[in-house]
Amino acid sequence: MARAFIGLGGNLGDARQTLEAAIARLADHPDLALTGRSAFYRTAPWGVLSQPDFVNAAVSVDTALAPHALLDLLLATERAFGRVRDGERWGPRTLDLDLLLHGAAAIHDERLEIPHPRMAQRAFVLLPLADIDPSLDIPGQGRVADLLETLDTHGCVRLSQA
Ligand code: PH2
Ligand code: MG
Ligand code: MG
Repeated sequence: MARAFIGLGGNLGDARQTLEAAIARLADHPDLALTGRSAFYRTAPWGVLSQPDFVNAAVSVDTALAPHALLDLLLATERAFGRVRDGERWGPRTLDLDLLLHGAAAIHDERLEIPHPRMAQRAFVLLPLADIDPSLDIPGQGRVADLLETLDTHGCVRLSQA
């Protein structure tokens, strides 16, 4: 059994409702036990600037699924919520489910990189993670709360309590 952390995002349609429904679906899955969830945040777009603001959140789950099996489940869940992968990299999407951490796993292959290689630079990832566990250690990068202190969080507005 491993504790995995998943980043959620979306900026097409009613993203807040989509994220809420996606979390409910993950919580109902027989192979996942939801152990934590963050508040929702409205966040300024990163990467491609000319797109709507995102809603971002994070959850933690305990699971016996191996990293790639969990990745497949997340990709299927994205598709179930209308995600189409034809757009530009970092462009708008209904639902993005990023596997950020899976226990102490370090994986670098063409399908999966964990720890997620850019998470330590992204306030829209670390702020939600800090709601769940500010002392969480990202292997090779540091503690979530410490990393957050190095980032500008002004583009991120909390929408709800965790
Ligand atoms: N996701 C991206 C690209 N840019 N910006 C914000 N604020 N939030 C995201 O989740 C996000 C992004 C690609 O996954
Ligand atoms: Mg993403
Ligand atoms: Mg993604």
